[in-house]
Amino acid sequence: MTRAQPELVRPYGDTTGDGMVQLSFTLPVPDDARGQGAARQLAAKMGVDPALVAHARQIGDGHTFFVVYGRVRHLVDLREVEVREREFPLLSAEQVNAAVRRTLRRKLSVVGACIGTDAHTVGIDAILNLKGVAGHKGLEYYRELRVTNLGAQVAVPELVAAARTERADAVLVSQVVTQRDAHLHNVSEMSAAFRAEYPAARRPLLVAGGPRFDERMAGQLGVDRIFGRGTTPAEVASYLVHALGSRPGEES
Ligand code: B12
Repeated sequence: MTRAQPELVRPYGDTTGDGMVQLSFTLPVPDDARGQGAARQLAAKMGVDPALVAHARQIGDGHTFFVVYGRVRHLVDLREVEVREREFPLLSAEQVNAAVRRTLRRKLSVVGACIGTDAHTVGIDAILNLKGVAGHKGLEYYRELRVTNLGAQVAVPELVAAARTERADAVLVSQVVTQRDAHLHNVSEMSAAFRAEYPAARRPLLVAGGPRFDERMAGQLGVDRIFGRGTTPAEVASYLVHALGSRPGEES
């Protein structure tokens, strides 16, 4: 017999429902008794009470990295959890190829890059390159997809020019660095440039991805879809045929 899932849950530390959590942060203080007191004070203000400093290590000049363990009294109401459900079916490579042949009757052109100063190419390579990620082959594996991977630190005008040259159906950009919200600024700049360059009906699909995006922010950033951590190439390929298939047909 399966037990019904409770609607209200607490964190699990050592025993069910004990409310124990662990969090880490860095403070601009030395690693001494006062520094540890500062860490406990911050944790208490965040609702972790009592808080135990489980780990402290000074990193560089006058900064200390802390791991704090302690109890919170907050409950999670599972009925109020909001998630973005996948709005398209997950297809095999054969199904994706067949859908492209049927809807476009030519290869689907994908242009990808890491934009801005971001040099973290592993994520976009995982999606685009043949080798893929975790046993899933990348979009280059799909016979009906033509992939152009521009690599790292691509400026937006360069990306727009490549999209034109390659007659891109979809433009995929990766953003991993989130310091000072660089990922949000760069993606907004990119989507504004494409919207300025193309009439709405001819604009490529704009897709952004990276580990620290909120997938619900697509509209706010002016892109068609955002993918977060753990994305597989099959999800992206399935999305592309779904989204392009539901667009009005092309003029020949
Ligand atoms: C490898 C690495 C590097 C390598 C990058 C090599 C390369 N060619 O990519 C090197 C050493 C160059 C590097 C440099 C730096 N790094 Co670094 N780096 C990492 C590290 C360890 C792993 C990132 C990675 O490869 N993940 C694996 C891939 C597969 O995962 P992913 O990117 O999340 O991609 C998946 C999804 O997010 C999604 N996805 C990603 N992009 C896209 C795009 C699309 C279109 C779609 C659909 C999906 C998608 O699909 C992918 C597959 O599932 C992370 C820490 C970590 N453990 O994550 C730090 C990290 C990302 N780096 C960081 C930093 C700060 C830097 C530097 C600024 C350090 C410095 N002071 O010089 C520089 C910046 C250089 C630059 N100009 O960008 C920080 C970023 C902090 C932040 N949030 O802003 C991190 C988080 C480390 C940390 N904890 O501080 N780094």
